[in-house]
Amino acid sequence: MNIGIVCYPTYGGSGVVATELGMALAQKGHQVHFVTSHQPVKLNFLNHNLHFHEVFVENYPLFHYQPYNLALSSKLVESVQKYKLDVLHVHYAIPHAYAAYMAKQMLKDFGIDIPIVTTLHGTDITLVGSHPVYKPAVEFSINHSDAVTTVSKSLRDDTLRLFNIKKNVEVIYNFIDFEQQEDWSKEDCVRDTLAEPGEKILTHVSNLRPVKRVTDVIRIFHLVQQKIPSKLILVGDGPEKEKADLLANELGVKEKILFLGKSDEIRKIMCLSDLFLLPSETESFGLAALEAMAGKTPVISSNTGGLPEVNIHGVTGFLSNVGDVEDMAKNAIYLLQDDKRLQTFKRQAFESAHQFSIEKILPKYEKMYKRVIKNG
Ligand code: GMT
Repeated sequence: MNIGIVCYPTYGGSGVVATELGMALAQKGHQVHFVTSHQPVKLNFLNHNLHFHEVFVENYPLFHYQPYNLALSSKLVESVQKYKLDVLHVHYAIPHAYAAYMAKQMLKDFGIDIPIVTTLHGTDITLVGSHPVYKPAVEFSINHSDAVTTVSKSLRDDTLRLFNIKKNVEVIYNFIDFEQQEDWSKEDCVRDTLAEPGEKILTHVSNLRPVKRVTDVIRIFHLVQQKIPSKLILVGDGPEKEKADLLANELGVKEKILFLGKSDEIRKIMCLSDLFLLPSETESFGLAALEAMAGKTPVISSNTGGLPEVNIHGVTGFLSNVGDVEDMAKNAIYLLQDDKRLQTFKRQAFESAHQFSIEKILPKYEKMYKRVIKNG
């Protein structure tokens, strides 16, 4: 198939999932065309089936806001015709589903009816999309997609609760490509630069937005390190970094925290980690938790959104109510204080991650593409 993919080309989960999906489809022999504002950060796989078309927005001083939607719709119209695309798969509703709908209408003038698959990722529904400023446009774009998917059951429920949806919404979980997973056995990991012998390593990876509750990460670590000699690695950058930094200072744990900033080496970091912390306010899926599990790292998380579908309480880690840092710290200590128990959870986390292996998920998207192409 000739598949067009639209996504945010950034480090965010939706962009990562879209890029890895495109790379895997290309590897299977499909022609994959990314239509995005920049080259997706993870698009590093040289393959003659992969193509990238940049959406260029002319900077005109009259515009207070540059009309990216318009530029994207036009680029989609051009790409569908030029590369004979069979289907457009848009990730994150705002503004991608809307721009794709506009492209679909324009293409009808050329006798083309391009099917659109929209994948909802989370904040496009729960935080931003349901805001009255965007809601009518988001609802309209979902209802006018040829197929709609969400990355968890919880996000499907949220979508049906927050919007008046007339379409069938199918759950297709996020995935891990274990083949791309470097073969880091925990024993090969060089920990000495980050922690003293005998110290445990806790990790948090996110865009450090308020929804991630990064200050809870610091509070959990503050409680844990009182009982267990340990270090905390914080990966990512975002608006809450300073607050986290100040709190770490206030609680006297700053020396034990390593702020790494944005990193491409998540898998290597997971290899070094004993525990992953994800105390988010809301999380449609929690790709970072799955990446941790694939790196043999158990997860201490909140029980919100799609997290209970990924992190299985008492098996791959533990779940607590949002904001209950004491319970999260208690669970973390329970795991870290007993090496045998920790090893069991590491193994279980790794095994459980395999239910989300790309081999299981990719055929679901291929089947969906075939179905919408046929119906068109
Ligand atoms: O919040 C983020 O980490 C970024 C955001 C995005 O849109 O890229 O992530 C959302 O999509 C990911 C991929 O499907 C999910 O794993 C995240 O749980 C989801 N974030 C939220 O729901 C807050």
